[in-house]
Amino acid sequence: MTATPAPADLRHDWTRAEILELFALPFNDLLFRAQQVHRAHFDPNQVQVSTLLSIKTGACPEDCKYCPQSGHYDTGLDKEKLLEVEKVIEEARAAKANGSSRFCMGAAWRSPAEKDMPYVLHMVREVKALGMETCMTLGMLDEDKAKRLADAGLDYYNHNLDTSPEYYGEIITTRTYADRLETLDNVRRAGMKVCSGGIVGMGETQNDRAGLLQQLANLNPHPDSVPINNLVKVEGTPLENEGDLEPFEFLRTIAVARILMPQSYVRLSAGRETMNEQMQALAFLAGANSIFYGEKLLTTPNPAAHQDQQLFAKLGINAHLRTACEEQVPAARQEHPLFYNACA
Ligand code: SAM
Ligand code: DTB
Ligand code: SF4
Repeated sequence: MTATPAPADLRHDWTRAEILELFALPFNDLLFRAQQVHRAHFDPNQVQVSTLLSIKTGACPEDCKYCPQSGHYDTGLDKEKLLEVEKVIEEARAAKANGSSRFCMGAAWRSPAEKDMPYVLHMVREVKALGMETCMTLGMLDEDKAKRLADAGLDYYNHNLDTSPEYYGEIITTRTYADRLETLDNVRRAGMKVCSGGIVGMGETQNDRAGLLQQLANLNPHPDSVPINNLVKVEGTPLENEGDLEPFEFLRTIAVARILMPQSYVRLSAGRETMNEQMQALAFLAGANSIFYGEKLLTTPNPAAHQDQQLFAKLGINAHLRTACEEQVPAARQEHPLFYNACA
């Protein structure tokens, strides 16, 4: 039997110069190209919807300069212990009832401690039993912990590279880029799907944004999911007064990610709170096809559910659900409340 050949546009050998050439294209040419790639691999009117929950908040030993949860900075955040499993299941049920297909649990840890593993594995099994896809982001994972999470049924593991290798030292000193790549390797080898992306708007150059995307795109296989976060500036963090990234440059980053990683879900992640509808619509046109849904990310605000419902309705996104609810309102209301309001 011969192996199915990889599509011609799936590459893992992108050079920095090639990526910078994409960034330098006229905006309309770049968006057109990204949309062509997007349409070759995805339904352009479908956006995947995930909900986040912080299962352990604050007092993190790492020094990530953007993060409100780092114990190195005073951001006025209430620290919390690991949530009870019951509470997590309750939140996952609510997320499912709201139309989310994936539940992502995040912990402010350098890596999960052995004593916490039984609780975390229990959470994975219970959320999975609700019929949702599961995702966790708990910091660094060794081979053994990755395997135990995979065995419990964890579908996705989120671990971001955050920025380019060259700029990385300006942002984090308590773990290395190589540590991050090792965790991604352990996740992949344990058989879980990889969710890895980064943050823009941290004072990095365009060359750094290209460097981040080059690292992600040259992973083989590509990450299944690529979150692009726009920095949420939190008071008390070293980056609280960082200047805004030019909005078209943010859109270019999404478009280049789409072109480099044609089959990956590109997630329009943190930072939507400060984006208007038109900006988000352009991000979808540039190839973003996933969002975090629900009024809180981990500790910072996200658009309210009804705002996203309205935006999706205006753009005709996920309209098959809308059609379903127009035809069969009571059943659709049960199954997809996220879109029910849009057609009610
Ligand atoms: N502690 C784990 C870790 O860092 O691997 C998991 C949780 S951590 C909060 C997950 C990701 O959230 C980070 O890698 C970073 O990319 C993103 N993030 C954190 N604070 C952010 C902020 N202020 N703005 C945008 N993204 C942020
Ligand atoms: C990711 O790339 N973005 C999400 C998720 N993965 C875990 C987290 C965004 C956090 C934004 C800051 C906060 O809410 O604390
Ligand atoms: Fe800790 Fe993760 Fe925040 Fe870094 S990003 S300080 S590791 S919670």
